[in-house]
Amino acid sequence: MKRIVTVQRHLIETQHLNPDATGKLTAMLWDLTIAFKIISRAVNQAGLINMRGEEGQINTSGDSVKKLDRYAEDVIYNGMNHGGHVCCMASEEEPQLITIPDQYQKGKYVLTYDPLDGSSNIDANVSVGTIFSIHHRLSESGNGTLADALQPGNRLVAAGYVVYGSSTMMVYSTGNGVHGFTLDPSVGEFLLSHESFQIPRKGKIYSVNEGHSSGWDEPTRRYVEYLKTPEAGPYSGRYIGSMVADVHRTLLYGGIFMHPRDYRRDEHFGQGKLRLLYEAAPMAFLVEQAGGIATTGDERVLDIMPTDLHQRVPLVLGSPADIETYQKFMLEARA
Ligand code: P6P
Repeated sequence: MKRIVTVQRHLIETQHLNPDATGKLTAMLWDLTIAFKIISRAVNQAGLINMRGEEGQINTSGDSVKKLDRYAEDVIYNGMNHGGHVCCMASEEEPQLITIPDQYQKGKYVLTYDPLDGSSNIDANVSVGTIFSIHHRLSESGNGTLADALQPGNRLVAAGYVVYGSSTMMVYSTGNGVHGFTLDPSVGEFLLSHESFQIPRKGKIYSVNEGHSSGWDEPTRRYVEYLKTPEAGPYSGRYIGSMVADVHRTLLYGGIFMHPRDYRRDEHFGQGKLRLLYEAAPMAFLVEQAGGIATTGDERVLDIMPTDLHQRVPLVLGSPADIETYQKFMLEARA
């Protein structure tokens, strides 16, 4: 039997790896795991507690808000607004920066999150997920500012996701490798199941929505066609349409996940569909920590300086050998 390590124990054991560790990040991640357990219960019972379907609003990103989106948003906000961990928050579900109520202490971190990504799949019982990232505040004290939230991924202190699938799994990194914990609902604990996992150097799976191929640039189209040839493998296509599930599989099995520029769709997607702060940057942090590469096709995702809370970017991430092949196709087109 493997040693039994809860995520709390793991946080405490690895806290010393961060030179400026004061225990506050550990306490913050600890509170986040409570929110994840509550969301997991709701996702798993959605059909039974009338939590399926639309909430009747459209969010900043133009997505229809599901009841579970709103529920997950409320759980994370109310779980994290009073612990003294954060000076402000930003959510994919909220148009503006989220301030901390006056009566609560302001902390040294900024929490950015997508409370329930892939929620358009919920009613079909497809895996969905929560994505989060944590920065140090830049402002000295008091309420956090927009500048505190608009920080590049290369300054992330921690990031992670929870995939609510056949089991609920939390995957996170504080900059010392990527670690996965599987929720044992019978005891209500996230238990270490994937310690320090690395993405395979090369995979055999590509993951992209080929329905949008008419909007891709030529090198992307040629690259995806190449993957289907005997010379390349051929690769298998796997696309769930729920980023957390697609990225989780890519981290474990290797290969490439793509949501490239789509010039055909409206101006929103000319620069990509996925949100930099809530999806691309945290996932890029994790993929790099696991030995992979994450790019927009033009630049390293973690080096992008955000200019807007809901900024979108193209995203191509995965095994280093696969990304290097993709980048060759992109460079040849510019030669
Ligand atoms: P498309 C879900 O709406 C999401 O934000 C990600 O979870 C997912 O990877 C992507 O959009 C799917 O986009 O264009 O394939 O429907």
